Amino acid sequence: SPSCPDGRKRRVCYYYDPGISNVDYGEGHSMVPRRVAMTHGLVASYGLLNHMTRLRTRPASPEELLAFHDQKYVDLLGRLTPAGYISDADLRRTAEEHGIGPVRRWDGTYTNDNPAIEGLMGYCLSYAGGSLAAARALCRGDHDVAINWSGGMHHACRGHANGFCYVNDIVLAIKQLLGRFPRVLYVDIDAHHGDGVEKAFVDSNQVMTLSFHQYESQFFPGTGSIDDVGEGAGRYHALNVPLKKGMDDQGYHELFKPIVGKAMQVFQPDAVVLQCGADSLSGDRLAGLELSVGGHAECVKYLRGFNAPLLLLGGGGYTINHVASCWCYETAVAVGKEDEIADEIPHHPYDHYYRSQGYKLQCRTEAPGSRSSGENKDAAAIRVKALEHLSA
Ligand code: V1P
Ligand code: CA
Ligand code: ZN
Repeated sequence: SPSCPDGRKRRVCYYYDPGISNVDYGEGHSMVPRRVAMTHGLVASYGLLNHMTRLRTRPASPEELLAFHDQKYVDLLGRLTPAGYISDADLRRTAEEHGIGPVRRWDGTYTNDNPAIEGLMGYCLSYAGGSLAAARALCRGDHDVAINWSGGMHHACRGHANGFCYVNDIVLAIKQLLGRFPRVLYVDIDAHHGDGVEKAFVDSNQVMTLSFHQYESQFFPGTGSIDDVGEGAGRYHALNVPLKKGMDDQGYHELFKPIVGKAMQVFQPDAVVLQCGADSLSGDRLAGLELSVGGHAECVKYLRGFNAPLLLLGGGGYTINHVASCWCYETAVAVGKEDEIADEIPHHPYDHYYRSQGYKLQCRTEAPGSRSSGENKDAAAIRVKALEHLSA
């Protein structure tokens, strides 16, 4: 088994279903599932598959979704097709009651965040099946790190689609992990608040949720203030680190490392789940944070260093060449090959997507200037408050 730069052996398993490349949210939609196929193409071309077990798992069953989702919602996902949505007014009304289909905005315009897409149930069962299989591999103890870049859909609710997410594979995976591990830490570096996961475990002291996110008026979903800390037995087991646009590598890690380090120390988790949403990278089409690929991957390195069973999931990410570069490099980090991976992207079927970045992974490129100094001038106060919540 592979030995890593820190000298430890690490057994990594990796889930990938090529069916993801046929999933289409529709023209003009920001979510492009093909980015996961691009990631896989890069991972394969760098030879990283030779250092991991490739999981070829079955999709989840509809019954497995019921560990979190309600029966009526799962039934709807099974029945809903684009044609049915158009022709059947009852079905359309039911879909809209569950967050699927166009929704009117406050200004009278419409968004279709969660469209009734072709193959919807197959897509949900595939990415949930990947996260569940990854969690089971950690439970069995035959792998130390498990990866599913198709997962990380942190906004989905029990009976409601939300923010491009239909089924919450993260909640399902954490519930699976709780069968074997008494305490699970969830860390979310997607640019958006991990609201669906936080809500699912808001009153639990077995799961600590910790989200770093852009928090500004008009920025989706609008929740996750520093004062949002969990409820009842779960008080101080939810933690939020709100950021302003422009946050760069240095500013981010002045928060991430002390806060995550303290969470590891006080909570002593038996397993860790890291949602690696790549919309926190500089140049994302939806968000305004300014992490470099190296700065983003530093989060994976830091958490890997604690040697707890680690589940790595995808999430957002809307500049798709950046997303694939980032998740490929993080796969190299997981298997301990980060120092060996060449910056030059190998020739492979998706290589034309990387023209704008000079066919370079840019994993060792420093973030540009410190744009965080102005917008994020209260970051030190946020750090103090978050650390106080962890000492309470
Ligand atoms: O802001 C909204 C709508 C307006 N409210 C009624 C909700 N939606 C956002 C959703 C962002 C979802 C992020 C998901 C993730 O955290 C995890 C996968 O990354 C939204 C945005 C935006 N700029 O925030 N929807 C869209 N843009 C959109 C764009 C094109 C087509 C459809 C939706
Ligand atoms: Ca987040
Ligand atoms: Zn996001």
